[in-house]
Amino acid sequence: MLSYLPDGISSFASDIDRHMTLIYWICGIWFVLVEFFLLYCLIAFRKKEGVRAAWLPADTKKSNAWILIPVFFVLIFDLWIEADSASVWAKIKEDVPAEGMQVRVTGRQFGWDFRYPGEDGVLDTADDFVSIGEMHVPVNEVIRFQLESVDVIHAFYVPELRLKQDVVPGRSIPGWFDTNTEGVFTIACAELCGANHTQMYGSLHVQSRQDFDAWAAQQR
Ligand SMILES: [Cu+2]
Repeated sequence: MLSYLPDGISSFASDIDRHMTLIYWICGIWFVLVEFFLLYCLIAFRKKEGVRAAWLPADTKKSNAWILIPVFFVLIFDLWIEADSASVWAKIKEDVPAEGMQVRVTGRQFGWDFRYPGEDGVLDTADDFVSIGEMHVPVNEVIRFQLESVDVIHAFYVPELRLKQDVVPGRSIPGWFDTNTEGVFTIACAELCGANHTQMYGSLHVQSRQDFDAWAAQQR
C-alpha cells in the first residue's frame, strides 16, 4: 500500500512504515465509511413532494448520541495511533545513541553543507573539513547530526532513511540515523524555502568503512 516509498535503509525505517500503514488503514476505512454514509443520507433524505425541511434542536439523548458515539470511536482510534507513535518517537528522537560520528548539516538557499570532524573526531577544530552537497557515511554505523540553517527554514529529507526534520535558523537540532545498504541516495529539502527550493538537492553516499576513510582522507 505504501509502495510509492523506496525501500528503507535505516534501522527505524520499518517502524515508520508500520506506523504509517496503521494511520493509512484507520483513516482509509473511516474515510470510506463516512463517504458512504454521506452518500446514503443524500439519497435517503433528498427532496420529496410535500415534505418540508425541519430544524431539529438536537437536545435529546438520541440526537446527541449521533455526535458522541462517533466522537468516542474517533478518540479510541486516535489513542491507538498515539500509543503506537510513542515507541517510534522515543526510538528516533529520545534514545539518541551516545556513540557515533558527528556531522553538522547546514542548510542554506539552496543547498546543503556537511561539516565533518577531522582525525580527532571533534567538530569545530582545525582539522575539520566541509563537503558541499555530498554527505558520505560508513554503512552500518550510527551517524549523529546537528541540523543548522544560515537563512530560512529548510527540512532535511532522505526518503530511504524515513527521516525528515525541519532545520530552523538560530537552532542546532540534533538527530541520528544508521544505514544497512550501500548506495547513493537523494537528500531533498522538504520545506518550501524560496525560489529554487525544488533544486535544493544533496546526495547521501553510503559506503564501506574502507571507502569512507579513503574519501575522508582525500577531503582533508
Ligand atoms: Cu530548503
